[in-house]
This record gives sequence, C-alpha cells and structure tokens, in this order.
Amino acid sequence: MTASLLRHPRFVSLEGGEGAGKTTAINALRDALRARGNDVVLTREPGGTPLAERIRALVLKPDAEIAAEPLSAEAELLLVFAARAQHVRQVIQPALRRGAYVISDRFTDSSYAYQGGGRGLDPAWIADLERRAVGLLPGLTLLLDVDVAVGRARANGRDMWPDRIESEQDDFFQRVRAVFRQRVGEDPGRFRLIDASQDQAGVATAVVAAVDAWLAQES
Ligand code: T5A
Repeated sequence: MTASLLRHPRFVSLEGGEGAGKTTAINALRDALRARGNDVVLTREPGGTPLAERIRALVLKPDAEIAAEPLSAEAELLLVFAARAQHVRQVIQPALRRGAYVISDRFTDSSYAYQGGGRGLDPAWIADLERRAVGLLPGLTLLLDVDVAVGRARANGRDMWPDRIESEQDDFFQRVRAVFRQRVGEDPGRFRLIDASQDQAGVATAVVAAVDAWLAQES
C-alpha cells in the first residue's frame, strides 16, 4: 500500500469553487498543450473511469431512493476517495507512464476544500487517505479564484437542477474558498492563483500563460 506522495511534473490540476470557469479554461489548456505536440489526457473528479463516474452520480445526483437517505460527511469523503483511488490507478498513472500530460478538472485539493472546509472533517484524516489511497500530487495546480456570489450566480444561470453540493448555502462555499486559498499559501511552489473574475477568454489566457511559464521553469 502506498504511504507517500509523489509530485508528478506532467500532472496538472485545475481547482476552484462553483462557477469558477474551469471547463472553458481546461479546454484551452488541452488545446495549447496539444498544439505543442504533446499527448494530453483530460479527465475529471469525481469520475474519470466508469466505476468512478457511478460514484460521482451517487454523490452528486443520486436517484430518489438514495437521495432519501442522508449521506454523512464521512461517507461522502470515503466515496470521493474510492473514486480517486480507482481513477489514479486506471487512468492517471498509466497515462503518465506512457509520457502523456494529464489535466484533471479537480483532484485531492477539492477534498480538503469541500469535505475538510465545507463539511468540517479533519484534514489530518484527508492527508492520511491521500498518502495511502492516492500517493500522487500534481506538479502544478491552478486555483481559479472568484468571489462566491459571482461564481454561484454563474453556476445558477446554467443549472436548472442544482446537484447535492451546489444546493449548499453560501457559508459552505465561503469555507471551501478559504481552504483553497489557505492551501495556496501552504504550497506556493505547486499552486498558481488565477483571477477568475475576468471574462472567460481572460481566464483561459491566464491559465495557458501560467502553464507555459511553469513548463519553461521546469525545462
Ligand atoms: N467535489 C469534488 C467534492 O466535494 N470533493 C472532491 O474531492 C471533488 C473532486 C464536482 C463537485 O464535486 C465536488 C465539488 C463540486 O461541487 P462539478 O459539476 O464538476 O461537480 O462542479 P464544478 O467543478 O464546480 O463545475 P462547474 O461547472 O460549476 O464549475 P466550472 O467548471 O468551474 O464552471 P464552468 O466553466 O462550467 O462555468 C459555469 C458557468 O459560468 C459561466 C459558464 O458559461 C457557465 O455557464 N462562466 C462565466 N461567465 C462569465 N465570466 C466567466 N469568466 C465565466 N466562466 C464561466
């Protein structure tokens, strides 16, 4: 069983609260890396494999029978880590081994932010799961940071039926944002903070520029 964390230089994650604009930015980043001749795998969490996508549906959009049973914070954490353990072994590690770049829409930082900050679970427990069940850290993490009210207004404009987590109150998302920002301060070498209050094109440009600068620094 893995009990340490390996930081991989071709593994990039994008993080942020609801409506930060990761989807547009991540597509621009994939296109930019491919245009430079790289093999790029784009994936997401929770999810990324058939089993992990089933877990995602259980956590975010359960059917009526399962939705009637309250999901404990502890079960939620273990479900996202079960999905991640599978995702890492089935998709991320094989892609990195063959030389591809992997870009993940969310990774373990989201568990610290949502289950740690939002739900109030002990970050030491999350760190233990991270070492034992995952064992992998992105070399670069882009945090798309935007005011909670702005991000929620964007997400609400798109989603007619909010999922379990989108249905939380503003104070939950304020705690999520606070933990994301705290993690930037704790690991400035891995994180780049992107101002996601700009328009979509501006966010995408800032993301691609941050990755270009990081690649230049690594080579
Ligand atoms: N989760 C995940 C956990 O609780 N624990 C974990 O460990 C993990 C991995 C994932 C959920 O799971 C939780 C966190 C999440 O709640 P998701 O559907 O992937 O679910 O949720 P998000 O990642 O938050 O997806 P969103 O779609 O809400 O956010 P995005 O991708 O950041 O936003 P995007 O690009 O889809 O944009 C949302 C809307 O805003 C507009 C877009 O057009 C779109 O309509 N928009 C902008 N409008 C103006 N200006 C901009 N700059 C804009 N950027 C986007």
